[in-house]
This record gives sequence, structure tokens and C-alpha cells, in this order.
Amino acid sequence: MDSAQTAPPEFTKAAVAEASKNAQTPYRDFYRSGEPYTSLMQHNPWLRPPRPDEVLQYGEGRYFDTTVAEKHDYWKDKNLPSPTKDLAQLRSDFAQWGYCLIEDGTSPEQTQALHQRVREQAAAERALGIAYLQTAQQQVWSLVNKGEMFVECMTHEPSSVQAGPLIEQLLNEALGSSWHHLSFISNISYPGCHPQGMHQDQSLVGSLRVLDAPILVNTIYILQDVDEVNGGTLIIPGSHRLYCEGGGRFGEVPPAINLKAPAGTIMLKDGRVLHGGAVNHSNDLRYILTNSVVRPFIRQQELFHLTIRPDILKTASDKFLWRCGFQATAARSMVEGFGYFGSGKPGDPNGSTANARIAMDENRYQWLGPLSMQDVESSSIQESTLTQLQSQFETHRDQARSLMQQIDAVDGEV
Ligand SMILES: O=C(O)CCC(=O)C(=O)O
Ligand SMILES: [Fe+2]
Repeated sequence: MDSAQTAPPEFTKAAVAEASKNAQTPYRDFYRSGEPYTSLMQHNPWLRPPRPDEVLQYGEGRYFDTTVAEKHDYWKDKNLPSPTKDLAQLRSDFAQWGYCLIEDGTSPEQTQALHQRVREQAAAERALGIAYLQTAQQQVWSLVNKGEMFVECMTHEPSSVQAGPLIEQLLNEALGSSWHHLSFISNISYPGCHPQGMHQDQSLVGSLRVLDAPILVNTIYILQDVDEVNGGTLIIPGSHRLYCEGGGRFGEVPPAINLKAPAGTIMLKDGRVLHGGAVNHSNDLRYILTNSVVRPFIRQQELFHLTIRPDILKTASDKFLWRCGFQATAARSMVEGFGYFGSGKPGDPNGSTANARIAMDENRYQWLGPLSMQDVESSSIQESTLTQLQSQFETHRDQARSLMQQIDAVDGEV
């Protein structure tokens, strides 16, 4: 049927365009506002990021022209976080300043192993010409596939990250225990690189005002001593609160510092804190790992459902699969409806979508398409993967079957 000919005239493209001229569009205006960065740049012109072709200027008070807290006039007496193993102190630093520093989060051997693995990977990606680079840094994506130790970091195994249990506790407190991984990458600042623009890692919410709590926490593995010379991350301590206090607008913000911390420190950072990659004034590359985790309704930066190597997926632990988003509920991540009965908890067979991905990897996934009552007579429908997943993994289906029969009786012949 040609709907263009039969549809009411108000629905034509021309009529819709005409009726949209000079319309009141409060939501569109809100989404296009560019907040929180519009107010931030308006009230703090020194935060303007350099253009890619710009020669960096010093002595003008720009945000990247800074130093570590202990040498900074504004910050030196402010009692900012320093590396500690004390959970109460970490918890309070995180709430007050938006970040905390876990001392010896990785042991010297663990730090060395992570550093070495990521250096080798990054060098090989550059040599192959497949590296992802910007004026600010090289980024190595999908660490999940690039070494067993990274998988272990994602489930906080003490064998790869000795502070794992403590990190898990703080993440659970900040985000609720159902958080999942957004991404796990390496950020490599190279000599002479530009700074990143100052940003919130949870910028994915755009201008929406998520003020009460973070929806993202970044776990930053510091693999070398960092400071103002080799590009210790730029950070504006306490800026997570400024945005809240302004009701979702920034006013004037305090100056940025460079992070100073020894190798092996792990920084947990609230997704609302203003920060960015710094200039690297040294002759060496500066490596960190950044593992952002988020509330589970958020679409992942790295699409783990498609990214994870089949061999890793097949042998993965329940905890790993859960954290990578392979536990569906009726609210998220269902495959053809499978997952509708999922609790969202680790190991719940009702919500485990890894089995669907494995069937796809093995080229045996059969999708359901349009159905008619004739299909019900044929046996081919029993071959659909959904049917198999339901019979193997759903524990609620028998109950649902009797309800289906009751409804069939009402609907009659189709
Ligand atoms: O490289 C750094 O120090 C920070 C990187 C960062 O903030 C980012 O890539 O989001
Ligand atoms: Fe960031």
C-alpha cells in the first residue's frame, strides 16, 4: 500500500516542516545547549583547549600550564588526597575531592607486568600502522583481548591487582553493585603531545543533569611515577561538587594541578570531576590504564558484546560476563526476548546472553522472523536458537505456557 497517498496531509514531510517553523522546542534547546561545557568555558576562558595545529603557549595561565599540588600556590595547603591504603580515608577523599589514590594498588611485579604488556602492544600497533592516535595521546583499545592480566583486572583478581577487593568495595559503594564495564584502555602521552580538553568522563550524559551521584567511576592504573614533567593527569580537585552546587552549571572553577603519584598507585575518580591528559615534557612515553565502570543502563564505550574474543568468552567466569554486560534483564540487553526473566545477577541462566553470542560465533545461530500459524505445524521452528535457549536456560517457561493457553482460548482463530 502506498501510504504517502493515503496518509492524512498533516503527516507529509512538507506539512511537518511547515508546522515546525518557529516552534517552541524546549527539549531540543536543552540537548543542544552544550552544557556543562558552555557555562564552563564562558566563566573560565583559560580552560579553552588548544586547536590541533596550535603551538602551546606558556605563561598565560592556561589550564595545562600548571604543576603538582605541593608546588601550587592555590592548592599546596589544601590537604588533597595522597596515596593511602586506609579505606576510611579513601572513602572520604573520594567524596570530598572526587578522587582518591590507592597506595600500592598494584604490587611492583604487577605494575611491571601491566606496563611491559601494554608497551609491547602499543609498539606493535604503531608498527602495524593500526594504532589510534590523536594530538593528545595514543590509546590502546580493547585491552580485554590483549592479555589475560587485563581480564583479571576486570574481575579484580588479587593475582593481577592486589587491591582488587578494596577497589570493588569502593565501586559498589559509588555505583551500586550492578555496575558494568564501559571500557578498559591504555592512554599513552608522548613527548610534545597536546593536553586533552578538560572533561568529565561521564560526558556521555550530555546536558542531562545527573547531580546526586556519579554514574561513572574511572579506575586509573598508574604504571610509572607521574608528575608535572611527564604528564601526570590534569585534575581540578572537588570539581564534581561544583557542578552539583551550580545546579548543573559551572561558574568559575579553581585551577588545575598535575597529579603526582608513584608507580603502582590506583586512582579512583568520580565521573563528574574535571580532568584531562596533560602535556608530556619528558623524553619518555607515559602509560596509564583507564578502566571506566558505569551504572548498568549505560551503553558501553567498548561494545563488549561484539569485542570479546570467542575463546575468552567461552571460558569466561560468571563474574566477568556479568560485568561485561552479558546478564540481561527485562530492562536491558535481551536477545530476541531471551533475558526477559533475567535477574541481572551473575550466573543467572535466565539472563545469560553469552550463549547466544557463542552460537553466533559458531555460525549456528538461527533467528526468528515473521511467523504464521503454518510455521507452528512445521518442525523447523524448533530449530530456532531462541527455542533452544529457552528450553535449556529459562527456568520460568512452564508457568508461562499455561498462561499462553488461557490467552489463546480468548483470541480464537487467527
Ligand atoms: O591520560 C590521562 O592522563 C587522562 C586520560 C583521560 O582523561 C581520558 O582519556 O579520558
Ligand atoms: Fe578522562
